[in-house]
Amino acid sequence: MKVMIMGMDGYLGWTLGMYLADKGHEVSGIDNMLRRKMVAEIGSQSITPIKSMEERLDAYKKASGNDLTFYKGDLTESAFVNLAVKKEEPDCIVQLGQIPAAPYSMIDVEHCNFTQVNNIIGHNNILFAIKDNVPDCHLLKLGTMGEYGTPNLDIPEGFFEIEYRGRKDKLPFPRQPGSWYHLTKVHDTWNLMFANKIWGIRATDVMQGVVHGLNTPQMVNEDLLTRYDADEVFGTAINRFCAQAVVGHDLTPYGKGGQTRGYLALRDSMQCFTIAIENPPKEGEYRVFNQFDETYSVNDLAERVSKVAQEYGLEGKIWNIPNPRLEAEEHYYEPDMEHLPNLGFKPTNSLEDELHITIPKLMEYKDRIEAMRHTIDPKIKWTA
Ligand code: USQ
Repeated sequence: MKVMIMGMDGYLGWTLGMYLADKGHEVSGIDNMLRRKMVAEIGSQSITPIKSMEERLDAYKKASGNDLTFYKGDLTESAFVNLAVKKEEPDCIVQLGQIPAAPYSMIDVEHCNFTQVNNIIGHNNILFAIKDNVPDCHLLKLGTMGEYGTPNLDIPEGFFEIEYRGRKDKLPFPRQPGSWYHLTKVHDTWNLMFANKIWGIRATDVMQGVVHGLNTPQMVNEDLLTRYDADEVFGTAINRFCAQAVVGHDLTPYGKGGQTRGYLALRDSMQCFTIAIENPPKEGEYRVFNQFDETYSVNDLAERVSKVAQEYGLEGKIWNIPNPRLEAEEHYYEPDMEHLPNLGFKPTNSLEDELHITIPKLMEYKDRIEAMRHTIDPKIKWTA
């Protein structure tokens, strides 16, 4: 299959390019290298020493014999997106080319607006490029479990049956996003559903949980590693806790630590994307997949990371710090996940097994964590 990855330089995008090419897909990708610039802007760096895109492509070719085609450019430029899609004629476009960080969008009005324009306009340009050039193409869109927020109800996969004043309907489940970033994903959902309605674009909207880890079968040498962030802006919960443990920083659940989310390992995220790509929606179908391995509270995660860290002689001290975010710290959380297991998805490892891979790998880069350590403690606040 011809697959085009938007955001091919990112944590997920680089990993997915190699993963799909190894499975025999013909892979191309786009990136404007924005993530590297944003991480530099906040004074941090990837803990893994990632190579330039040119070096990555060469290294992967040497290791696997496979070619990846790369276009450097900005998804917010509609003419560029149109041209690239027209040239490649992909069977599937995977949209990972967005700013993924809630804290970045909460810095100030400029960062909020930049995140919203970048994410929403880039996505719209892809919708129009599909309609104009490859109307049968499958769009695999990365959404987030955070679109639903933390309702006091079970969370279905996108839609639910509701009875109101004696009448019944199947409607989109309410969205209650928790940051300007999460709001962009909600806007994308509505734009995608509308494009599906008027043009029949076939689409999978993936509501993905928080991804962690650093290991897929393709990362056989240092040149092929994907990026790994642990700063307060781009680092996410498990990845931050593992990096914190390696340099003897306290593990930092925010507030009471009862915040519960779905989490999944990087290699399982790749497995899920591949299943969705290889089992496309029917003509004109819009479907929603919730995507995670397990749900955990941040306190539970910190304890699990601490336990494994201690096996490597690390202290793994946990210290609940004041929560910089406005979010429920104790709540009900029961999301469904049936579509992907029905198509064959099975988590590869237990969380503990993954931690036994991630923590020793990060220990190799202890100096690089020390160098970004000043960006670990949260300074960006949700409330004024
Ligand atoms: N948290 C801590 N301590 C930390 C860091 C985070 O307690 O040191 C807490 C947060 O307050 C939050 C939870 O952990 O309650 C998850 O935060 P996160 O930073 O790991 O993830 P989040 O901001 O939700 O965003 C990440 C990705 C985003 C994706 C989302 C999926 O950056 O791209 O959409 O996970 S989800 O969380 O399901 O919305």
